[in-house]
Amino acid sequence: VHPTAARRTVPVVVQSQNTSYSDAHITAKFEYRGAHVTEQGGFIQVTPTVEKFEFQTQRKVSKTGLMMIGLGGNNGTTMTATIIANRHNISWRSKEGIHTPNYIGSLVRASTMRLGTDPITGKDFNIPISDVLPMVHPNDLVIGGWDISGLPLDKAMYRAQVLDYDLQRQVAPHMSGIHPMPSIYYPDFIAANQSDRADNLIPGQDKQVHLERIRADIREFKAANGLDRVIVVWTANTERYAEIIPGVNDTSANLLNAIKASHSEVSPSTVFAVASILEGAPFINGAPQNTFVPGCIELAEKHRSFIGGDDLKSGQTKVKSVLAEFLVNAGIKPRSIASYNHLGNNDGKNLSSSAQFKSKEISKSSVVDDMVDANHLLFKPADKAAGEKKGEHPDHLVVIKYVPSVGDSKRAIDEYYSEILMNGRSTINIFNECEDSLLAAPLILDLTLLAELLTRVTYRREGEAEFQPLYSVLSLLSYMLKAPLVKPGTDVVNALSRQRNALEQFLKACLGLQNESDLLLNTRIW
Ligand code: NAI
Ligand code: DG6
Repeated sequence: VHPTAARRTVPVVVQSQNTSYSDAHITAKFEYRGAHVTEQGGFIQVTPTVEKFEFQTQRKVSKTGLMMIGLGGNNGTTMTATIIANRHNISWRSKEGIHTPNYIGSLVRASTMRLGTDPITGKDFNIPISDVLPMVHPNDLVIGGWDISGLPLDKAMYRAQVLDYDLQRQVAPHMSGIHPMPSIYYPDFIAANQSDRADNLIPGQDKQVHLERIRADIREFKAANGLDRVIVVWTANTERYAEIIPGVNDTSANLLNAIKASHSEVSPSTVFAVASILEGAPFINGAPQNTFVPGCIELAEKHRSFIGGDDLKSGQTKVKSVLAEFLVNAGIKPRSIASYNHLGNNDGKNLSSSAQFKSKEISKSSVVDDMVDANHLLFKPADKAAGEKKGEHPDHLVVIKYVPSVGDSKRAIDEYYSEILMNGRSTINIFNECEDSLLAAPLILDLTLLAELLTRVTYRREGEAEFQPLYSVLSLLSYMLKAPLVKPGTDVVNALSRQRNALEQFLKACLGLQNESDLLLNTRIW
């Protein structure tokens, strides 16, 4: 068994007054330290702050179902086949030899984090992220979902042309019995070129009926498989943006009424999100459209249900969030970032339509904003008094073209053109080629495993009697998402290292461990 798929049995036990264990829970005291900073009277005044919390994590993992919308697509079939291959330990042969199934590319299953230092060797002690707290093993996920295309999953996997043939051949018998449930199709929201695969539809155009049907599907899937928890992930086609209309989708009540009235601006993805919220199933949007209209976020808050999004961050954008951070933090000024893609899978075909491309352009473009805004030495901030809404920014171009021949193997070309010392110039060019869905499937897995974990974590502030769930918008999932949805009114963090740090620090906080960060004081002192 590949190490990323192994079931390990060495639990982490924290020996500290801050951390206690019962059969049911890990309970940890945590001091959240920060600083308030103001500029006044010619000084920048900094006041350290500390807030005391307790986190409680349920130790028993939930029996979890993953329901994907777009189950028959490239991501849906690749995710399903990967889990089946790992579950049955199916190895396969390619021209290079024999391969074993694995979860490479999953932050949870295939990466480690530093817990502390071994006192004898003085070396860092790193453990798999999946071992820090009890987490669901991906092989145990029960898979189901919906697709407007009714092909059974073996045939849908062949259509996707992602995995090696010898692997497809062996997992096919396990896939043929999985049939996507009929789904909601409002042709206006995805490209017209998708209409020929829409043969598996919930009848009619009554959006209330559709909502009830999806809710029933979630309930029935949960009951039929004896599940404690279902995570719903939109990995269906990118939709166009829905128009935000006061009285229609601006509040939760208006949105529910708009669904009742079958208003034309309620998209299929929003109907799925609302159904999941009402069923208490965490809903993750893996595509870029604005599924989470204001009324949808408010509904999640009201029901204390969990949501996360938007758009899986697989390759080009991940690299961009690293490179832009590197350049700006190195004091180098990016003047333009030009990104080109071409790909030949069905996602590329859908994105060849301008309204759907627009959604992707928006999610791919926002990724450097926070780094640029953080450095007023390089980029002139907006002059609010002069009515400027946005400060100085690098030019940022995003181009996506559909080239059927290259299939799922996406080509991404990026140019970073920057200003260096004394009017010098630096140009960095990156060319990346890889199977898109083999980067995306592990992200779906991470989102599912982490969302499940976050449903088991509760917190209370010092002095509060009751533990309560985390806030509805799971911004801790940002690492996997291109345009992270955050609590309204709070800042988006795009820098990849900060997103990972946040996750690591949160996992540690649940164990009562303060973040040691990279201070490594013992290496700096006598
Ligand atoms: P795909 O086109 O192969 O699969 C999408 C599936 O969704 C299709 O089978 C289609 O029939 C189905 N579908 C469309 N509308 C539906 C609806 N209303 N209900 C149920 N099913 C519906 O696309 P792929 O490559 O699997 O990507 C899925 C989504 O993930 C796309 O929106 C894409 O932009 C996004 N994404 C993909 C990444 C990747 O690397 N593959 C990375 C980032 C985001
Ligand atoms: C072409 O851009 C297709 C898209 O779906 C992307 O492949 C996908 O959004 C991943 O983008 P990125 O920038 O994270 O590699």
